[in-house]
Amino acid sequence: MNVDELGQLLHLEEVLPGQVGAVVACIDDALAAKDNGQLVGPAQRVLDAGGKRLRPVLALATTAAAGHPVDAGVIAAAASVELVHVGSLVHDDIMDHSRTRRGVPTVNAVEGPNTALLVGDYLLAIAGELSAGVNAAVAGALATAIADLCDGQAVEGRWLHDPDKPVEAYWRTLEGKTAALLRTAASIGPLAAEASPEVVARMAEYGRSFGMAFQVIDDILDLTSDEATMGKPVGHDIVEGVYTFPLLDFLAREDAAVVRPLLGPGMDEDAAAKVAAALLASPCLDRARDEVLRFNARAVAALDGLDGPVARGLAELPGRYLEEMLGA
Ligand code: GRG
Repeated sequence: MNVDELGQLLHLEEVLPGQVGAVVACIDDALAAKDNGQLVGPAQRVLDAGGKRLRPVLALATTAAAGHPVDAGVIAAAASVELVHVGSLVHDDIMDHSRTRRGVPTVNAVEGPNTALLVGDYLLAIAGELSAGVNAAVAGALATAIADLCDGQAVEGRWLHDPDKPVEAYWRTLEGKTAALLRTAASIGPLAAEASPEVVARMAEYGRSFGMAFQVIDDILDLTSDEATMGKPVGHDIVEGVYTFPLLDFLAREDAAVVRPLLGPGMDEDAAAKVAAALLASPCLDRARDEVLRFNARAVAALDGLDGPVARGLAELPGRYLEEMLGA
């Protein structure tokens, strides 16, 4: 699902014409106002590569769905969430030694990890400046999301390569590394528009639940998609020691002895493919899909009572995303 398809599903061009472009312009202006090309150049390269722009789109859509106007504050809030997202991707690429992101070379690959560290920090700082210019609630929500991102990433790192990782550690990782920013994306526009606490909470629940589903889908795809589709070999997470729901579920409920000896820091891609094959032959992927359905249902329920094309699009989004990524 690219940014245009997302926009169509949410009727953004009819209801909020030009507003996604306004968010991009707001980000570009905020970067252009800085005078350090050494940091702005690489940051702009990653930003220009685009991505789905899911988070700013959610910020605009939830504001409109709740019946609030999308003003300059909402645009700045949406921009700040995307800046945090991109900053976290730049830092993630350092940690994972990734060479490409969004189809372009990573900052750590081109300018080196030290510059990448500063570029990520710079993006977070610019996001902080933008959000502080909106209101204290927006700035506070963004800071909480950044802390949650770090929490999720730290928990993931704590359990690398550990087959005894409790499933609770997996869920906590997801709450932090993915759901927190989608929760914030979905509620930051309403916060900027000074919507009621009930509306903010409902949108936060929508974003959080969709975020959980979003990451479980990503984790399923790691086991089911080949290099041509995902840009990484089957079972890449397992080689990296990131044990996700399907594997943890298998270890707890199926014949764990089949896969346990294959796991460990030294395992190669062939061993990971064998683990993935064992998981595929088990009910674990269906159970993971059930978890996605459960989160999707929570996301949709949070929108109960809201009407209009944007709200209906938001309600369709979790199901459509699941269908597109994993098939009906
Ligand atoms: C510095 C804020 C900060 C955090 C440090 C590195 C880190 C801790 C957290 C990384 C969290 C991370 C990268 C989670 C993955 C989130 C995710 C699902 C990314 C992909 O999102 P898409 O598919 O990407 O929306 P595009 O490129 O389309 O925007």
